Amino acid sequence: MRDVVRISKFMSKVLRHQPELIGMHLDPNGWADVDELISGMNKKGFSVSIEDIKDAVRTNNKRRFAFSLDEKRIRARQGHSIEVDVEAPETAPPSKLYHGTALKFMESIRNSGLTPQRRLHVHLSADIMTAESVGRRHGKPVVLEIDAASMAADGFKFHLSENGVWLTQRVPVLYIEEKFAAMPM
Ligand code: HQG
Repeated sequence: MRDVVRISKFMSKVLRHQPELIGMHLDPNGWADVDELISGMNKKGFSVSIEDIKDAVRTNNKRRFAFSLDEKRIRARQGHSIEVDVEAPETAPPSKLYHGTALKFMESIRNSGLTPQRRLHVHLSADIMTAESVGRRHGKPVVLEIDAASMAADGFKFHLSENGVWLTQRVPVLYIEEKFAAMPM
């Protein structure tokens, strides 16, 4: 694995899920102190400089991380399991959104709809390709079409993260269409 990818995976872990791994705290909006991140990572054997962190932020394929304006703080743009508010604005969704999952979860999803599992939100994407690759991370991919327009009309709220991920609390079965069956691997 390239160094920058290894660094960014570790950053995802501490900035979204386990800041305590390196003795760090996130503020209520998910921000961490950049110097603390660097020294914490180095104590775990990383040997990173501010330039490495900047590189990981700049080259990240999904634009997962953001610096504060003064570049003293850093946070993940979405994807947290710990209770933080990344201030993704409430936004009216497009009429359809997509969720990629794996075939093995479908029985449970047909019973209880989409629920956030270990994260704070259910993650949805605006396009089918992205959803398919998200689903593939878990197994044989299935793409679900979500009737976001009806959800919005029924009072469900949607938030759009700065890197284009649509977030919502849950998606009841009623709004899920299994349009795209499992595709061949
Ligand atoms: C499934 C990546 C059983 C859900 C992506 C998913 C995304 C259920 C899995 C972000 C269920 C949770 C999030 C139910 C949902 N019963 N399974 N009732 N409801 N599930 O990783 O959406 O690369 O927490 O379908 O781009 O896969 O990390 O969520 O398969 O935006 O930046 O439970 O992670 O971003 O898995 O992925 P996850 P996700 P990053």
